[in-house]
Amino acid sequence: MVNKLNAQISLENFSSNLYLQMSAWAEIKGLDGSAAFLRKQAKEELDHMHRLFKYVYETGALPAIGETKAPPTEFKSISDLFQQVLDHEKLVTGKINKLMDSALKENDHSSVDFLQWYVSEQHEEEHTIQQVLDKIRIIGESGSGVYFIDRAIGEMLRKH
Ligand code: OFO
Repeated sequence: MVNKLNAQISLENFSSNLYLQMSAWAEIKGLDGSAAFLRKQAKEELDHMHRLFKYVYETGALPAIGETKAPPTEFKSISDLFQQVLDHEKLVTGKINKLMDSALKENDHSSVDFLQWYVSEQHEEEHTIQQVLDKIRIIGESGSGVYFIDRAIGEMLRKH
């Protein structure tokens, strides 16, 4: 179980780097709302990593961050970028579900309780990113569409 939790620590670390790197792409394109949104996501992912890190040492085991691959730096468009966010969140949800399966199988009630927070968090995050993608689809990326999409994403950030 410790090894699996440590792998999740590395994944959350990667998620944070990925969203921070994506925020730079948005920043360079002048998409301030999206950049701020992604920076906040990056901070949240770091918090997810720290939560796991603390949990592992509280159980008396040694947390290990492990290697993290470099995130991509280029994206085709704003829809490509947020689609990749959603795909990544789905991957994370799958990993959390697998961790939960292991905890249940091992009768590790403490980990089941701990992981429940991540299950809810993933549900929330997938929903939020789906809302972003819905806005992109409705507004459309042609002409000044990207400007209005970015404004809408900035607006979502203020409400969350
Ligand atoms: Fe959004 O992934 Fe962390 O848990």
